[in-house]
Amino acid sequence: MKVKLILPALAEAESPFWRPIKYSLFPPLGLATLAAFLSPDDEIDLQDQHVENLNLNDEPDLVIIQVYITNAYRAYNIADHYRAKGAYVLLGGLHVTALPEEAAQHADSIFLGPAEESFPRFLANFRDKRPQKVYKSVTRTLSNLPPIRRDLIKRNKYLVPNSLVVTRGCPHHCDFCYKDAFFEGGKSFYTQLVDDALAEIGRLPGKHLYFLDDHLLGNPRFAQELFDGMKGMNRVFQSAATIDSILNGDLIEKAAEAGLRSVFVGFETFSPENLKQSNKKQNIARNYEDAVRRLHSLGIMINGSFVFGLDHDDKDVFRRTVEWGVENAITTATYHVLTLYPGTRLFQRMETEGRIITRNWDLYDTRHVVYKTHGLTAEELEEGYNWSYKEFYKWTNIFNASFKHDSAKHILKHLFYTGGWKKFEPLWNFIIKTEGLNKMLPLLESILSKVEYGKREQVKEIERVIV
Ligand code: B12
Ligand code: SF4
Repeated sequence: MKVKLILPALAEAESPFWRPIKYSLFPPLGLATLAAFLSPDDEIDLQDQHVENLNLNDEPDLVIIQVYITNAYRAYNIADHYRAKGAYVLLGGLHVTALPEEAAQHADSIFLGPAEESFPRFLANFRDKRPQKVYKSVTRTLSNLPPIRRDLIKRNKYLVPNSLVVTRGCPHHCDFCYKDAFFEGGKSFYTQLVDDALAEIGRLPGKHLYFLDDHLLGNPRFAQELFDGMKGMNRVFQSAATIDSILNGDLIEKAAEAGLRSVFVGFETFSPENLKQSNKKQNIARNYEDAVRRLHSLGIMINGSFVFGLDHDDKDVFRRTVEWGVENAITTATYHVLTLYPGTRLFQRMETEGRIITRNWDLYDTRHVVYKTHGLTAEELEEGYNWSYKEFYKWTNIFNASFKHDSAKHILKHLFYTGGWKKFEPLWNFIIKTEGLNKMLPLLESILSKVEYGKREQVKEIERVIV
């Protein structure tokens, strides 16, 4: 059987904000996970439209398309195209799970939720020529999965080919998050067996890993055993964790010992009212500065995530948030305009309150205001969001933030990481065009190498030379 797997490009591929490097980071892991269930005799073509031109002139028997909210229209067009040619088309992923009726108009079968159990079920039905229209995820387990088909990934097209997920979902229930909708009807947080996770890590070449898990420290026992097992594997890795998990116990030290060098943290907002309204309990009454200090003392860089436009925000929120990030030496900041993903409690609340102003999913990209705001106007919100990015990534602020660190190495890492990520777009574009991204991995690995502490004299020396 000829099988085509497609990750259609997100809408912003056509916008002035398009940053090819951002979309050349990670390969389509979900699709490579699904491909593992196909037969060795199947002829498989996996295409990621973020990094290559789609070949739509082929004649596959089965087409598998992953749908995110801002690639949904593109995904539907591709699906219609292949159905017109007589292929059997499957749609799945976050957006299909949130809006099954919309997706079903463009698919022969749709998949709701994670598909590790439902996709093999479909394959058996398909081979028996009695596929169903809708497949819901029933059993949630990551045991006994076949190894991800990483051979189908074009590694040289990605900066971070070694991405992996060893858990699914998250133990928390933030109102704006996709998680509860996607995992509805079953467990919404579960892990691999530690040995399976370590085996997956062992299969990955090189040194660098990027865990795409929502919350790698979410199950402390699993995380502890994973980090114990990773000691001595000589890896450096990046991941995501919540503030409470960084402050509690000594799991974060264990993570640092195992090679954690940079972490994505959802600070989201400084307003207790906003946290309460968003059900972001794990941030309430937590001292953000303590979490930052703890991470920095372990030499871990921070990618802080912040949301603008919650109901208790005012016009000053942008300045305060950027200043806090610089003052606390956050390495990179990801700002979002509050976005109401269909299926979330936030979406339901806004719908009940009559506050949704557009259902054009292309605009649900965390840059546009798609609801009636409180406290500040839509224009103020979009302007403030754009201002925040510009301001945080000004060279003066990058230098200011870098020089807050105590160790010379951390300062240099901060400078290279932040500068490299945001200030050399033409160079990245050139590297992508010349297919050299994968060769940049050793550089990333050395930026993520371990920090030594307490070298304040060296800091002064760097200040003298640079400033
Ligand atoms: C990697 C990633 C990206 C990559 C995506 C490209 C890529 N190559 O994968 C990049 C960097 C481009 C990206 C960008 C953004 N992302 Co992102 N990203 C992720 C992340 C961390 C991992 C995805 C992943 O690989 N998961 C692991 C695999 C195994 O799971 P999966 O992909 O879901 O696939 C499974 C199922 O969904 C299913 N499945 C999927 N497709 C199909 C199709 C068929 C036919 C079938 C049968 C099954 C099926 O099968 C798989 C196995 O179960 C997720 C968080 C997460 N943990 O999932 C956020 C996440 C998807 N991102 C998110 C966001 C908000 C963004 C941004 C908007 C952030 C920003 N402000 O820039 C942008 C733009 C996204 C947009 N405009 O829609 C949100 C999405 C919320 C939503 N409801 O859509 C998530 C969920 C993070 C979060 N916790 O909020 N992201
Ligand atoms: S902590 Fe993060 S992944 Fe978990 S529910 Fe909240 S936003 Fe979602």
